[in-house]
Amino acid sequence: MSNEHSYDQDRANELAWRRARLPGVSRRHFLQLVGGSAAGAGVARLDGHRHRLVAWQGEQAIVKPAPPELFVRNDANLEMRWEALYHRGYLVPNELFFVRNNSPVVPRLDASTWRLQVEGSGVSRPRSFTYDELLEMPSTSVIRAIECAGNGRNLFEVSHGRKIPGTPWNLGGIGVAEWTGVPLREVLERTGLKPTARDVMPEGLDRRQVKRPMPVAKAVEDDTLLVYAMNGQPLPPDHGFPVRVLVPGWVGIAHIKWVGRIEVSEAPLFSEYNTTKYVLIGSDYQAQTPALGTVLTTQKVKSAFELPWNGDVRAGRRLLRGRSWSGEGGIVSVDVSVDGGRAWQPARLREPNIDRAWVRWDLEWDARPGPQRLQARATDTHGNTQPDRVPLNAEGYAHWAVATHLITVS
Ligand SMILES: Nc1nc2c(c(=O)[nH]1)N[C@H]1C(S)=C(S)[C@@H](COP(=O)(O)O)O[C@H]1N2
Ligand SMILES: [Mo]
Repeated sequence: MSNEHSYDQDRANELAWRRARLPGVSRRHFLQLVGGSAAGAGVARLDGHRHRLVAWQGEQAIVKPAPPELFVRNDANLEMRWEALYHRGYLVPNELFFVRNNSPVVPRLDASTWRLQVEGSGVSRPRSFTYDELLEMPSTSVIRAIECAGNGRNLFEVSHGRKIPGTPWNLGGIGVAEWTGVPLREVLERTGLKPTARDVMPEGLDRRQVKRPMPVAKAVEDDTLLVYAMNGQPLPPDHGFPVRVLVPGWVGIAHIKWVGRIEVSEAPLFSEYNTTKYVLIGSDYQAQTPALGTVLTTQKVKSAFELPWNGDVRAGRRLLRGRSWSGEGGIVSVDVSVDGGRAWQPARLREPNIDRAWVRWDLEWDARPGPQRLQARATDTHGNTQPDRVPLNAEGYAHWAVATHLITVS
């Protein structure tokens, strides 16, 4: 077991202990009881108090089934296979939605004991909220994308000949769902949000306690939500049960899962996730001290084909399908080349075309035998068009240049 793992385990136990507050159980006894979980023994059971625990149930890195026809698995991450969307509709069903976890284990939280603590210098009435309190507040449903900042990382290998360490996404680190929850603004208002408040930083209850700040202006937008349902189902454990944050248009890391605390501050806030990670580091990017690079916020415009990556299709006429999206708004046009960029033709955009979600498009394709190079170039409602090339950055984020999708037609 690596030092990092035991360090994480200690922190997990500490957290579980703090949340458990069990009458008549010493901390040492508690650690003995949960100790089994480090070896994968499963749920910590403490008489009638089991429900009070953060249970590292069976040490699962991913809870939902991950059949190989739907996902490419990399450690605790699941990449959606784009070809699995071809025979589906606008939304990505929960069982096909990609998963990206920075912590090695999905925390299993109990909604009846879960609390959301809202505190910090930016609020005058710090307090906590229960799950039921959130459910009773005014709610809204929105259709939006969540996309990992590193989606497309592998494309730097083609464009720059550089294999960049990190989750090796092709383009399947994105999904669109209908999210239901309470506007974060409602919760901040009930906590006495001060006019001087500046940053809002949600924090997860996973082992790494992932947290990342946003300005108050983003936190109070109509569609920035504390989400408890995904596509009409209670939020699944992999996606942040009982509650996650939705920060439309922003890099995936902003959408904190398993949220347990929100710090609201009059001073700017920082975490490793907006200083050393999830920033663009490279000679073409400005450092925003104390961040090591340009801090990532809004996602760029991108496109993908609903075809297997480096896969095969049968020769003949078929409907070529794909989707394009932008963190800034909607999509106004998509041009496609089926000959490696020589000739381009407009794709037909299909309804709906929802801002900060995606649009589906298609065109007729007479697939001729041999290796084929497919490309799509989208333009969003803010006039951003996918470029031919983007400068390299150290962590391989934001590859939004036109991608070449290789496909063998036989
Ligand atoms: N608490 C917590 N929230 C998190 C993460 C995490 O590791 N811990 N991963 C983030 C990243 S990097 C992404 S891309 C999205 C992925 O959301 P999903 O797994 O529901 O698709 O969740 C974000 N929220
Ligand atoms: Mo991510």
